[in-house]
Amino acid sequence: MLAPRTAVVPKKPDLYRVLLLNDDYTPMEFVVHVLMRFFAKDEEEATRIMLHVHHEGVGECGVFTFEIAETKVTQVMDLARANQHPLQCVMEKK
Ligand code: TYC
Repeated sequence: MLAPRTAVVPKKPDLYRVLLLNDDYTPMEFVVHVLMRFFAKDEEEATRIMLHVHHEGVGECGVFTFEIAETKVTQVMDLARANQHPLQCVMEKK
């Protein structure tokens, strides 16, 4: 006898915004570099996001599933710390 068919309805994964926070000390060029290296932005888009954060205090780098977002935050924070910049990167559930 055939097993009854059960519907397979995949759930959409929770998504997380990765955000950069402004500070007074991290060089603008470093923030642009971070956006290009870890968020695959070209120089124009990276500069636009960096200036948005500089003026508004916070800005979105990208939207990812939990593990990817966590990895991006760690990569940014590790590079900032290694360069002794106070840059802060956080994630928030959408
Ligand atoms: N405000 C910094 C400066 O004037 C630049 C900056 C931009 C720092 C974005 C952090 O997430 C940031 N050098």
